[in-house]
Amino acid sequence: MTDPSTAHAAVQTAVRTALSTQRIETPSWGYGNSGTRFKVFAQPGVPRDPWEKLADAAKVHEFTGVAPSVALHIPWDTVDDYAALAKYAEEHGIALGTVNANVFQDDAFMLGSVTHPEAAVRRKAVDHLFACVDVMDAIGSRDLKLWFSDGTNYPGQDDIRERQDRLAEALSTVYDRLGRDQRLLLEYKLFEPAFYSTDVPDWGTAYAHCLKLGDKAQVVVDTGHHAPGTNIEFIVATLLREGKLGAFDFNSRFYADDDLMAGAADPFQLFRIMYEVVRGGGLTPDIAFMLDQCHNIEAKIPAIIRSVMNVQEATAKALLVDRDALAAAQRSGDVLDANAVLMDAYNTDVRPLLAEVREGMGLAPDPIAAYRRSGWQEHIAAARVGGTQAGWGA
Ligand code: AOS
Ligand code: ZN
Ligand code: ZN
Repeated sequence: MTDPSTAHAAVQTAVRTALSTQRIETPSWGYGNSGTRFKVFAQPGVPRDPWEKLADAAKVHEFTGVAPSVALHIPWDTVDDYAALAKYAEEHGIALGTVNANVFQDDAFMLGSVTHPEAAVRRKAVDHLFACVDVMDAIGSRDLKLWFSDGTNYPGQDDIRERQDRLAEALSTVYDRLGRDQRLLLEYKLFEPAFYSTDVPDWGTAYAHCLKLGDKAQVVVDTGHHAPGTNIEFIVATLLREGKLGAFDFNSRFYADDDLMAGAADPFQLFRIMYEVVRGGGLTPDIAFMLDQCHNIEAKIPAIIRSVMNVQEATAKALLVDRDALAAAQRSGDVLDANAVLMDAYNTDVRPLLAEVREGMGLAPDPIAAYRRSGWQEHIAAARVGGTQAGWGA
C-alpha cells in the first residue's frame, strides 16, 4: 500500500506541474480601447497598432509565465507583413495564436455573412475567411476561430432552415482550404446582434456542423454566450466526451455577453467548468484556453493579468479535488459527502500554492504587484501619445 504522505507528495507535484505548464491565450482586442454603445472611455497608453498590443501581451506573459500567445482578430489586426509581426512577437517572448475572423463589420453583412440570402455576399464572406487562413499560413497559426453575427431580427425575415444550408456550404468550403495541422473552431452564441434567430445559437448546432465537417472542426465554448442558469460544465463534459471541444473563450457575465474578467462574476462556475476539463482529460494543448474580454473601465493589462490568475486559481482548485474520495462518495450514494469533497477543493485558498508555483518558475509571487513595480504602465502612458489608439473594432 502506498504511504499516504508519498501519495500526497505525488499529487502535489502533479498539480504544480499542471499549473506551471498551463497555457492561456490573451486576446489582442483586450489590450485596445473598448466600451459600450454608450461610450468608449479612452485610457492613457493604450496601443495604437497591433505591434503595441503585442508588446503589452508580452508583459502579461512576463509576469504570469502562462500566457505565451495572443489571438489576432482580422481585420482589426491587419498589417502588411504578418511574418514580421510573428517575428516581433517571438522577439518579445510570445507567439501569435488563434486567428479570429471578422465578418460582422462590413455594410454588406447587414443581413448576414456566410448565411446571407445573396450568393455574392456569401462569397465575399468566404473570401475573407480564406484571407484569414492565408494569415494563419503566414504566422504558423493552428486555429481559425469563427463566430458569426448572422441571424434574423423578425419572424419570416429569412428562411432559417436554408440559412443552415448556406452555413454548412461555407464551412465546408473553408474546411477544405485548411492545412493538415490547422483547425476550424466554431463558436456559438445565444443571441446578439440578431435577436429573433441566430444561425449558430448553441452548442448543439455548432456540434452538428463540426461533426459533419470532420476531425479538424471543433466547438468553442465562450462562457458568456449562454442563457442564465445554463449548466455550462455539462456542455463541456459532453463535448469532451465526444472529442469535439476545441477551445474556450473565457470571460464573465452578469446579464448577457458582458465580456468581463474571467472568474469575476462567478468563480464557482469557472471552478465547475475546470473540474470537468480536468475530469475529462482536457488540460492539454489540444484545447485552446483563451480569454475573450474587453476592459472598459479598468486598467487593461492588470485586468488581463487578473483574469489569467483567476483561470489559474479555478484550475488549481479543480486539480485539488480528491477524485478517489469523490468517486467513493458517489458510488455509495452519499450525496452530502460527494458535495463536500467538491466544496473542500473549491474552498481551498490556492493563492499560496500558485505563489510557490510562480517562484518555482523564477517569477514574482504576485504578478499584479510585479507589473505595477515594473513601470511599464508609466512608460506606455508617456510614450504612446498621438496617433489613433487601436481598439476593439478599430
Ligand atoms: C462575439 O460575441 C464573440 O465572443 C467572438 O469571439 C468575437 O469575435 C470576439 O468577442 C471579439 O469581438
Ligand atoms: Zn468569444
Ligand atoms: Zn462574445
